[in-house]
Amino acid sequence: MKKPRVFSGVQPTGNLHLGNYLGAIVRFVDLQKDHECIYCVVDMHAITVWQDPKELLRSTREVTAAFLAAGIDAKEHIVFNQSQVSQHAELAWVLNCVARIGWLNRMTQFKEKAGKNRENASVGLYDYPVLMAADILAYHAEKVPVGEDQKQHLELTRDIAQKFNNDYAERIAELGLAGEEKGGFFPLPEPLIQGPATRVMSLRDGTKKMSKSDPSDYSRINLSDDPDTIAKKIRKAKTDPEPLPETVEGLEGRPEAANLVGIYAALAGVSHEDVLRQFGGKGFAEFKPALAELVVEKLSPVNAEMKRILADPGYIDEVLRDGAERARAIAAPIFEDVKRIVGFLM
Ligand code: AQP
Repeated sequence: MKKPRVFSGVQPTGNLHLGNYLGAIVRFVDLQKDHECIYCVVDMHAITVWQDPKELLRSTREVTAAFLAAGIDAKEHIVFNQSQVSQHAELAWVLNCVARIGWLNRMTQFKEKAGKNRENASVGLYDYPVLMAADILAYHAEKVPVGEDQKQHLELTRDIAQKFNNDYAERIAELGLAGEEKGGFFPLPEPLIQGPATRVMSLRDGTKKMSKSDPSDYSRINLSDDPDTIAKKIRKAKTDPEPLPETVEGLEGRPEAANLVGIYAALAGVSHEDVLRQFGGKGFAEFKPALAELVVEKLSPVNAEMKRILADPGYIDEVLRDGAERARAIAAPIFEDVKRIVGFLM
């Protein structure tokens, strides 16, 4: 039986962190067993905010190295960078003409990223979610593993796919391009917001998500951090003066404590209850060193493997080129059908 197709991406915007790792990459690795996976380094998304060209090249290789170091099999599955497959941009244009301005106006990520200076944000940043819809729909992907922050964009992708299917329903039927069990041309992709930690929070503020663009490096644990830096960041992580509670309910209203317990649970592969069974009643002076030790234990092998892979940029580029070729082989015929549906002369 055909395995369900998975698509997801990570932006090469530097500072790959524990949130990206637990919220996305670890999940990508797990899904390989029983899915056909396409994992993309989304460099076209990255330039929606200014990127230094040399840094972008470096980060593209770094994200690829992180994928491989974490255990993604680029031979069995597909790993590539977005800009090498032109169908992403081409399909995004068609979908731009399907998506409504009112829908994009509701996207909270744009509001957060554009901030007060909205007039000065790039058009690309505003259009980011449509490009994301194109990424997914270009492969007829059925499942999309993402962190909690991407939920709204996934809902928009489904709305765009649904509207395309409705707007062109007659033409799709006429050309015999309706998927058998789906009834439309584009399947409606399912978000997979699961896994060990779908929302890892900043170490400086438990109400904000851990993010690459936070100006404070102390807010996140980078995959490239050495053990001393990791230990120092955890030692300095914001907490409250109370000891850890005995129960999960006791974490309510304590976002920083909840975040650290969540990170411990995710990395140890145990539940929050298990962590509190071990550390409930103990102070952060005892919990933080144990957490630091665990983070170092889990991230060190990934970090070392990333360094080894990054030492051979030629190999990384070859992985991406090969992946792009195989990605194109899937996306090109789908986009040819889109052109037929829309009525472009070919
Ligand atoms: N804090 C997080 N917790 C769990 N998952 C997260 N992801 C990001 N932050 C967290 C998930 O990582 C995947 C790749 O993210 P991305 O790099 O494409 O974009 P992002 O969400 O914009 O990442 P950042 O770190 O927040 O970057 P900036 O600071 O530029 O906005 C996605 O699946 C995402 O959900």
